[in-house]
Amino acid sequence: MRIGITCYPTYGGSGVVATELGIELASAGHEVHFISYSQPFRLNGRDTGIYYHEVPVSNYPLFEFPPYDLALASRMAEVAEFYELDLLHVHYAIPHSVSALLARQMLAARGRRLPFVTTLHGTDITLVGLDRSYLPITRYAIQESDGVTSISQYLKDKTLADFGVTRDIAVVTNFVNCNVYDFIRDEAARDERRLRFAPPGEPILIHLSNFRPVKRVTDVVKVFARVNKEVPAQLILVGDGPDRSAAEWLAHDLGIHSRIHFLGKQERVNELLPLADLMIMPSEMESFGLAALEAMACKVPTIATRVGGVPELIDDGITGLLFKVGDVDSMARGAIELLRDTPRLTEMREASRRTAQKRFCSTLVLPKYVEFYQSLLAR
Ligand code: GMT
Repeated sequence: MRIGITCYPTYGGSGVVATELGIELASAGHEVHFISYSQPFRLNGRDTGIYYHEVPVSNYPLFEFPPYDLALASRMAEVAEFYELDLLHVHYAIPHSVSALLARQMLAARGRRLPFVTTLHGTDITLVGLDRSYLPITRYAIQESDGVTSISQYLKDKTLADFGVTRDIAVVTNFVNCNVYDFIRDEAARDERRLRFAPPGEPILIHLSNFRPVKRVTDVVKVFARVNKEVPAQLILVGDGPDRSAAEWLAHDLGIHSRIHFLGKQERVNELLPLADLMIMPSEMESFGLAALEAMACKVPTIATRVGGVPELIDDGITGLLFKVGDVDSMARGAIELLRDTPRLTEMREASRRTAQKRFCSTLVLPKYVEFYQSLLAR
């Protein structure tokens, strides 16, 4: 198939999923065309069968708000025509599904069919989509999509309930390439690489996000401070965003900044995750929690919050521990108990990798997307 993919190309889960999906589709022999305002950040021309089309947005002085969604619709229609796309797959409903709807109509007027799939990721439904100014048009574009998928059952239920959408929504979960996200088999090599962050024997905690308020990054620092009092440890923070400075201030105020490694945005998180003992994900909301899945594939269990779709990913007590939002004391206690109980932690590490492989590996999830596309095209 020839597939057009649109996503937010910056640091964020939906862009990561869209990019990884494109890479997997291309390696399975499909032709993939990314259409976006800049090149998705995990896409580095590393694969054949992948093309990138930039969406130029002209900034005429009259436009106080340059209309990206219209420029995107035009580019989608052009790329679909020039490269004979079979379908478009847009990630994150706003405004991508609306642009795809327009592109479909533009091509229909020229006698060409261009079905589109919308994948719902999270804040497009739970936050932005519920804003009154976006809700009606988002609901319309979801309703009018040729196919809709959601990355968790939670998000599907939420969309049906909150948006009054009446159509079918297929659940196709987030996935991970278990060969790229893997643990380090050679323990001595792992110990050696951990020395970059921690002296021998000291545990490493890790957090990975876009540092938006919904991620509660300062809770990560609070949990770490409590853990570090009982079990001297190190914390790796991967990512950047609005709450980074608040986290840095807190680290200084608590006198633990020398133990916290702020790495900023990193491209090869698959090389960092396997070095950690535990992932901390204390989010206010998470419709799936891709970062926790990436950690699980690297044999790293997660201390997380029981919100949204997280319980669909993490089995409490088996592949991680789940707590109430903001309950940093309990999260820290859970982490300390695990770090002091090597057999239990080892069991959880094994279970995490096993779960990632058995339920969320790209080899299992990719065929679901392909079947979904084929069923649309056969209609
Ligand atoms: O708001 C964000 O956290 C970013 C957002 C995105 O769309 O980039 O992430 C959402 O999509 C991810 C990939 O499907 C999910 O794993 C995240 O759980 C989800 N984030 C939230 O629901 C907050």
